[in-house]
Amino acid sequence: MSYVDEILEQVKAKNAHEPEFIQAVTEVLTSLRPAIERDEEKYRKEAILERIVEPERIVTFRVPWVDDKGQAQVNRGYRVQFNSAIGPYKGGLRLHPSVNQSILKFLGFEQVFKNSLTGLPIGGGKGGSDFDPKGKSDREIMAFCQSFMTELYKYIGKDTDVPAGDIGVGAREIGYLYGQYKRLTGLYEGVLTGKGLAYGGSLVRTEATGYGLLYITNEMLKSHGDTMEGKTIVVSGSGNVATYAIEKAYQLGGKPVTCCDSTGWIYDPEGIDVALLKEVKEVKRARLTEYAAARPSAQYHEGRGVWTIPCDIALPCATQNELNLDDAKTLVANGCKVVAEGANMPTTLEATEYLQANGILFLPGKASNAGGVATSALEMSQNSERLSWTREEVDAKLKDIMVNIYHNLDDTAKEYGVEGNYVVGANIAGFKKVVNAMLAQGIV
Ligand code: NDP
Ligand code: 2IT
Repeated sequence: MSYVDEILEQVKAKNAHEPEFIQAVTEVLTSLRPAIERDEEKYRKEAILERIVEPERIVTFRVPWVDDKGQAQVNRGYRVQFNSAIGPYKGGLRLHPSVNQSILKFLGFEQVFKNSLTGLPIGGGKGGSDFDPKGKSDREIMAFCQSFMTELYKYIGKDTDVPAGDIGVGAREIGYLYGQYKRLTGLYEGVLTGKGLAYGGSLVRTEATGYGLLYITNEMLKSHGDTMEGKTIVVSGSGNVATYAIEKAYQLGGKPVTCCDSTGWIYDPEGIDVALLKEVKEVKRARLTEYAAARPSAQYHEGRGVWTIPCDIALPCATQNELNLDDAKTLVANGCKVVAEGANMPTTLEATEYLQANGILFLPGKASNAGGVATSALEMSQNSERLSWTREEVDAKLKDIMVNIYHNLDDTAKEYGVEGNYVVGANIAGFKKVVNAMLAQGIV
């Protein structure tokens, strides 16, 4: 049996109850085959694959807090410290009732390769809790965040592990988490990214994932002799990534016509009104029915359905496995040409294969959503030198990073004889740097 197949079998047997983790490992290891085969004996002897699929450390802890009725509540907190070969663990915190070890291990695993692709010195990690922020008061959010940090602070630090936001964690939560870290440790340091501008945050971090997604998609179009001009764009999600993807899509000449949340979706043939979307989601923290009520051109539907709208470009920006094989077939049948992932692993394995087999230009999330964590690393640099860069400076660096990622993927795919396969390009390019660092550092 090949080394890759042997490790895939092991991962499936050892983590049988972790479907998302198995899915992420299957995608990565399968596409690493040509790189592994070039040096199989050495990798086997050094147990490179066994080590790369095993997190360096996972901590899980109890998070007790008191709700507004005086009732004590308990959630489960986690931090997965996956790989620190090329830098301190870096990756977001997710607060969502679906959070479990499988989801955080898949996210941490993806983060290792993504962070490597940014070219910046950051290892991979992820954390979070099964806490549901929906419908909670500000005081309840603060109580939860303070309790969560009271355990987490023991395991993180500006040079060891630097968390940030993800689903359910934005500026408000980062603020409460930072305040509690500072109170517990007495340290005013860049231990979290995505901070407010008044206390060490970086300009453009809020926008970075969505903007980066559009920068890399634009570069891919340019390399294929095309532009964003006049393209109809279908977006899922209505959170941080989706909102700023929509904003940048307009700036590049495209027309985003959909968005969604977990209860329903909007089709707005005149184009999504970004200012209204921000008002509904960032200020009021309301449902998309409020968007529809304020916008005569918008159609609101319950459930899921954005992928049924004919488009040139599809940008899944909500959550894992939100674009399945049926959706992929619908997109292709409707003439879609490009799928670029803003979320982490939003496309199922079967859907990805179908899209690629049908000539769709497909950008995997670990490359196309790397702008967020890249800008987090720029925030870490600014914190270290105790300076703040201008918006233009950060934005220019972000754009450069995304353009470089595209060409790294493209060149790597060509080098391995699979031109245009950006999944293989991303996985091999991300893997190479991490593995070189692991080999140099010995068996640790
Ligand atoms: P937000 O919490 O800001 O927004 C998430 C959006 O996705 C909301 O519209 C939410 O709807 C929807 N959503 C979440 N879970 C589900 C679900 N189970 N079913 C249907 N809809 C769902 O998160 P972000 O925008 O930050 O994150 C979106 C994706 O992007 C995630 O995959 C995340 O890992 C990834 N990502 C985020 C980065 C960042 O910098 N924030 C960086 C790179 C990737 P509702 O409000 O109804 O739950
Ligand atoms: O998935 C991701 O890359 C993020 N949620 C951002 C992580 C970060 O450290 O900025």
